[in-house]
Amino acid sequence: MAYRIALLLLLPALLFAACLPAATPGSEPAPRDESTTRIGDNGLLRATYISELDPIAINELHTWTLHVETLAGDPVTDAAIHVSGGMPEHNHGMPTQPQVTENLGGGDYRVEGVQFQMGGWWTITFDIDAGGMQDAVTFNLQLK
Ligand SMILES: [Cu+2]
Repeated sequence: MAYRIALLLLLPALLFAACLPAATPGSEPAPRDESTTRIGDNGLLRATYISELDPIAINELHTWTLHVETLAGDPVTDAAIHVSGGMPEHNHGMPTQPQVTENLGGGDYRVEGVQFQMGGWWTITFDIDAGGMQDAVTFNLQLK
């Protein structure tokens, strides 16, 4: 009898434990790299962003600072940067068109017009053209 009760108590716990690795609705089971520093697809440049809004809130227009450097750590001070972003799972872009509005020097660039209109997985890509070096750095964001 005690054994049966123990089993009845244990069974839901086992089932619950089995469910733990599963993703919550709307998120991906595989962990994504949400680092704020990432290396570009071509392996030439490294970029880091700092959001003035931290944590990032939904539907709030804000500004980022993007730092661009070579893999050796030298700042890239003369880059032309195009910004694009969206939600890969929803097939839509950003509600705004963020733009680099100022070269702050030292490899830092002001990115204005950043806004996300819902929670979930976002990507934002910086296409960077810097004196013969071209690279595209993509950041993943999981917004709540
Ligand atoms: Cu969406």
